[in-house]
Parts: sequence; structure tokens; C-alpha cells
Amino acid sequence: MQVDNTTAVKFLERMLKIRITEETIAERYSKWKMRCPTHLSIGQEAVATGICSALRKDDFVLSTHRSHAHYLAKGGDLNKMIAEIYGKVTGCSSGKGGSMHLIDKNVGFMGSTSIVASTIPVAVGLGLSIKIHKTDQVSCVFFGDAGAEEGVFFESINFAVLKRLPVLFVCENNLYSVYSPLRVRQPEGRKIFAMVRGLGITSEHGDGNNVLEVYSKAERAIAGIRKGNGPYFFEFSTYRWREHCGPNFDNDLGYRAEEEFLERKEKDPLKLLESQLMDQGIIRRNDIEEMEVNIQQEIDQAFDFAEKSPFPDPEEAFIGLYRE
Ligand SMILES: Cc1ncc(C[n+]2csc(CCOP(=O)(O)OP(=O)(O)O)c2C)c(N)n1
Ligand SMILES: [Mg+2]
Repeated sequence: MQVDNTTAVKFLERMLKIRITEETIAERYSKWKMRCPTHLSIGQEAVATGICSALRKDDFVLSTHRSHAHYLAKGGDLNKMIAEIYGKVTGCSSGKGGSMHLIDKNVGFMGSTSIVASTIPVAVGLGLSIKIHKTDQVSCVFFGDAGAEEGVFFESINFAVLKRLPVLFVCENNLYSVYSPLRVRQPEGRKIFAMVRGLGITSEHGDGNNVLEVYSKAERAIAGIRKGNGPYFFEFSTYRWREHCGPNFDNDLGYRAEEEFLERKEKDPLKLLESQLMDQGIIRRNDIEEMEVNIQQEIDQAFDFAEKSPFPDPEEAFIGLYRE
């Protein structure tokens, strides 16, 4: 085990919280209380957990349309996240953003947006601000494999390399952009992490299902960034289990094979960590079940909080989001 037992158990707890939260969202989505489009990251919890556990609270994180895991892993408030998905005034974006537009400066979560790759330059801008203010913070941005196909992706990495900015780029390669597999979008055999080395950034690939691996790689990279070594790039292999947008499974659409889905689902990051911990006698099945019950209670309370919260005043529609 690359981390102490308590830390490893904490990782399990975080991943379970993300998984059960999203499963509860999926279960209740059809009740029409959550009206915003919702992209679930069930199956991708290990990358968010491993990276954010290696970051400090005052480090910055930016994310995409698929942002729940990143928000929760960075220490975001569950009540505020569910309330935001409900469009309530108590949400982290005051009910004006919904699932794809989470922001919570209290925990360094600087925003997520639905425009593919659009938060990458924002992370680089924050990296520049860190350099100007001479602190040892890190600016980290999560994006998908399709983010690496946007022009601004290359411009941003170039600038971060040129100015040696403290930016951590994290590409979660789940093989798909909506219904388009990588093979129809990028030349055969291309490795994103290898491609970006041409821009002069240090980069590495890792198993996005193995939270212990993600964490230990992240810890090393982040220590280097803090020392002033400049930006760092990760590509982690992962897989989204549910449909691109929404609570259902969509393998019946035919854009990916059921066999591929089942094979990838076998590599469940949660099951992997559970068996790593149980094999070493660090935790028992009963303890995990107890943990799940407690987490579900916390989630139920967050849904209650969201249900009971008011909607924002229509007068406030375009103001207030960024007010201190
Ligand atoms: C600039 C831009 N182009 C297209 C879209 C439509 N779109 C929304 S999500 C998405 C797929 C993104 O795939 P990826 O970045 O790999 O993230 P994933 O959904 O797999 O997590 C696309 C093309 C968009 N939102 N923004
Ligand atoms: Mg993708």
C-alpha cells in the first residue's frame, strides 16, 4: 500500500460518497425535480478522488460538464451541490448554474462549464495569477479526451510551458465524446499523453481505475509543480458507465458494444479499492456496508435540504453569482 491505512479508507469513503450520490441522482431524476441536464461520472470516481486528495484546499480546481465527482472530491458541500442541481437559491452557484456550472470558491472549486475545453485556459490564467502572487498553490483542470481536440487546449499548454506555470492538466480519457469513439476522431495509435510532450510538457499516463496509483502519481507531480518545476500533464484511462447525459444506460444505441461495457465495468475502481483493502485486512465487508448506510443518510438529508430550499428570486437572475 502506497498510503497509510487511514488515508486509503478515506479514499474509499470519498469514492463511495461520489458513487452513491450519483446513483441517487439517477434514481430520483425521473421525478422531475432536477431539471438541468446531468452528466454522471459513475465509473470515473478514482481520478477525481486520487487527484483532489493530493491537492490542498487552497489549490484551484476547474472542471467540465461532468463535474460532480471533482466538486465533491475537492471538498465541495453535498447540500449545496444537490440544491444547485435542483436550481435552488442555497446551491453553490445560487441556483443559477445547475449541474454543469458548479462554483465554490470556499474550497477552491473555481468553476465548471459545458463548453468543451473552455475551463483549460481559465486554469492557466489562475496559474499565472499564482505565479504573480508568488504563492505555492497549484491550479488543476480536469477535461475529457475530446477536450484535447480543441485549439485552446494546445494554446493553453503552450502558454503554461512557456511561462512555467503551476498548472496540472488532467485528461480523463473515457474513450468517447458523446457517441463518437476515439477511433473516428483521432488517428489510430495516438496517445494523448505522448502527443503533448511535443509541446514541451512533462506528461504521464496512468490507470484511472486505481485510486492509489492516481494518488501517488499526483502527489509526486504536485510536489514538483509547487517547487517551481512548471506544468504537468496526466492522461488517465477510465470509462463512463451511464449514458453521456442523463441517468440511464444507453448501450442499446449501438455506439459501443455491450461486451466492451461489461469488460470495462469489471474494472470498477470502487471494487478494486475494496478488494485491495479487504485482502490486507484493513477493512471488512461489514464496515463497508455500514459506511454505505451512513453515506446514504447524508445524501438523503442533502436531498431534503434541496427540496425544502426556495428557488432564487427571479429579480436576481443575472446578478449575484460572483458577489462576495
Ligand atoms: C466546444 C463544444 N463543442 C461541442 C460540445 C458538445 N459536447 C458536449 S459534451 C461533449 C463531449 C465531450 O467529451 P469529453 O471531453 O471526452 O468528455 P466526456 O463527456 O467523455 O466526459 C460534446 C462534444 C460542447 N459542449 N462544446
Ligand atoms: Mg470522453
